[in-house]
Amino acid sequence: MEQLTDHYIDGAWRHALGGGRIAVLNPATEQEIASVPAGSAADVDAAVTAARAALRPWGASSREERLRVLTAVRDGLAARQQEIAETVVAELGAPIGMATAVHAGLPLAVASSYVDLLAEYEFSEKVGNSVVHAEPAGVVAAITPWNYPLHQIVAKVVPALAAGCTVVLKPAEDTPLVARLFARIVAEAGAPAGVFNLVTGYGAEAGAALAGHPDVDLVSFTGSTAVGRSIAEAAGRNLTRVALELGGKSANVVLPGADLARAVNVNVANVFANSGQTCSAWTRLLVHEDQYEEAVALAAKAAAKYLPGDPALPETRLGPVVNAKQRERVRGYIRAGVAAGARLVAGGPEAPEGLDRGFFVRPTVLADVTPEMTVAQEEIFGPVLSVLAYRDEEHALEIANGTDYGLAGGVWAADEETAVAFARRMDTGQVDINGGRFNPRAPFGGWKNSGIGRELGRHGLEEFLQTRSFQF
Ligand code: TXE
Repeated sequence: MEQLTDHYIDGAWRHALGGGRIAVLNPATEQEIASVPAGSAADVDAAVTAARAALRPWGASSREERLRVLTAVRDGLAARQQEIAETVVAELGAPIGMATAVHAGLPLAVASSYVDLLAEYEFSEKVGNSVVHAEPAGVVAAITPWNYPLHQIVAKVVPALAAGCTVVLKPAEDTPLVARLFARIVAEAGAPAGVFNLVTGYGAEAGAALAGHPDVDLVSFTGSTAVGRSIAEAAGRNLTRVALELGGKSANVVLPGADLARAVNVNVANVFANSGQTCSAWTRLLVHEDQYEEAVALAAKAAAKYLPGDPALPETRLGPVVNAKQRERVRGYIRAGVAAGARLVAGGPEAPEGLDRGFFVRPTVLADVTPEMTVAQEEIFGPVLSVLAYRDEEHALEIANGTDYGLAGGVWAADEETAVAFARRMDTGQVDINGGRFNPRAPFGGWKNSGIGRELGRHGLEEFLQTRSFQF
């Protein structure tokens, strides 16, 4: 087992200044696979100081210089796809197929999209007698979660560097190993010292020190709504900008006339992917009351195909959840749903058969869920699908919009026009029409309590810019 003792600060791996340690567990076996330092406020301060010192030269660097570094980052991600996938299997428990396609593949697609965008983006614009310049926002604190550990790092760090910002990354305590791998890729890409820094640590210590650091210009955070609020408060005291990607409770609405079987099967795949640990997952399936029992039966049948198992095996489709706390939390929600009157048609709160080790949860489908139930309001973040019935379109819309969240959603209809008309009335940042297809250049982010700001594409780059105008 590797005992790692350093953070990546100012272009070198430096011995941690704090004394605490974080044990990294394999969620499928509960075994410790490595340990990393739990960064202290002193480590964070050293990293912010390095990022501040590097800001002016990197912010003034040419497009060609930034392109050289980011192209090398992209190529490093491409060269290490297998290592990335294996690391995510080990520390997150994602099945190897999913880890390869998504946890390794998606960051590569996002990095590639930013290389392309940086090559063409206009940082200056003439407006009447003025020239408006887009300048770097400054020193960026990136605080990331464990559920898509490398994607969330790349979706912040790569556009921030493209914008000319410098970065201090504090990754989630559950998944620091893929973050360290990313730091090696950035170092090998020849980023100047201090442009990118990594401090591993706990949220309450390293995360809070970083979010409240007076020399940080922008905090870009992805995680829970509760922590997002506390980060916004801490940043507010310093008038630091924030970008927040928070939770979701997305509705997938199947309108009459849509292909019901396809909509249900895609929904089940969507909600069980990554063991349900996806902020945009369609955790609420909304079906017309006339088709309700048919949809419930289809969902239960599809769920039965997601047998939890060893994520290292290629045939496994459902791995464990990330840690013991999340396992108990998810099982608690399933119990609460049943106690409130939901009907269990697949799965349940017990350990899956034959899997008493590892943080496994049975893939669960709850029927007869009503909109006010906790399971229909709160983010569960596990393999749990709630199926709700609606009477007519207005009722469906009321249920879909009836949570504090507004991240994503889906609409299925016989034709695109009908689906788009409904989607335009949903209060969310993105909607998939008849299944949709992920686009790394389309903005991703939430309305309402799901967040502030956007990631990916041009909108994601512009989060890390601030304007200045010269008048002539
Ligand atoms: O998240 P946290 P947790 C939701 C999901 C999940 C729940 C709890 O519902 O069940 O949150 O997960 C850092 N100051 N999402 O506890 O705590 C922390 O170290 C600064 C949705 O793991 O929000 C980590 O790096 N930083 C979500 C990051 O915040 C702090 C993804 C996220 O951890 C901090 C993850 C503090 N005071 C969870 N406290 C999504 N939007 O995709 C913690 N952190």
